[in-house]
Amino acid sequence: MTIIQEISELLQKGRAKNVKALVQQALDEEMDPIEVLNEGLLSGMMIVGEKFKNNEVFVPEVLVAARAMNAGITILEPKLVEAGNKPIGKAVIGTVEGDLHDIGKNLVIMMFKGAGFEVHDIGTDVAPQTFIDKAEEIGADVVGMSALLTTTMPKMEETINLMKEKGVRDKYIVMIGGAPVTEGFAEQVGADFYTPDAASAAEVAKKAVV
Ligand code: B1M
Repeated sequence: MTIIQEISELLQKGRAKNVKALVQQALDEEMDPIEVLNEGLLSGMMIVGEKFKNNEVFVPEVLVAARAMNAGITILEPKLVEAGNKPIGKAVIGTVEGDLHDIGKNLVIMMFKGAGFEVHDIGTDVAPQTFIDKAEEIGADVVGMSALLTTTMPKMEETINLMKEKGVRDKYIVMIGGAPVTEGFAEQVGADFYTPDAASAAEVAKKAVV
């Protein structure tokens, strides 16, 4: 078994300490951090997601796998984030109200930092008004929303509508993403950009602000 396969297997079993150690070993062996992320951590989490959908594993197993994923990401972060000194812009990023999924959001934040943004992580379960308050407070260029549940996607539209009501919509580049989100949905709710993954989110944001 390769080290990448081993990372994926251990993540599925929720072995955070072992995942951390193996990710470190992979980096020490000069493996590509993006490959470790995509083929090791993310592919392991995809398998957990499939099993969850098919009722082969349940919330506690998913939770420990998510912890192992976050442990691995912590080790990768310094390699993935190589920000410059002066930020190219400011971003407020959070997961929408009612939604506690934070792995995708954390990856987006990491990639934004790597692209040179000053990022304000406002966490999960974020109410529409809180996105606006934080963006106004720090003078954000970008407001990024993540949603993983079909039931919480409407919160993205609610947030954008509230921005319009308050007369601040055009001050921000609004970006949305998360597994159930699509390009069509982004158009429908009036977001500026949708991207399917964290790396392209950061690329698009960078192009939009510079
Ligand atoms: Co939940 N969960 N979960 N879960 N969970 C899903 C999303 C689900 C698809 C599983 C399934 O049925 N197959 C399903 C949703 C079904 C639906 O809505 N149609 C589901 C469900 C039902 C639930 C609960 C309701 C289960 C329950 O309690 N009965 C519950 C809801 C809790 C809540 O939020 N209120 C729940 C709970 C949980 C855990 C807490 C156990 C855990 C989350 C732990 C955590 O985040 N700290 C969890 C997990 C881990 C998952 C799966 C398995 C994995 C999600 C993940 O982290 N993926 C997930 C199955 C799946 O997605 N295949 C599932 C990896 C992550 C990197 O991907 O977030 O998509 P993702 O991010 C991607 C892109 O989408 C993009 O970048 C990333 C890649 O580069 N991206 C953006 C994300 N945000 C972006 C923003 C952008 C741009 C790109 O711009 C701003």
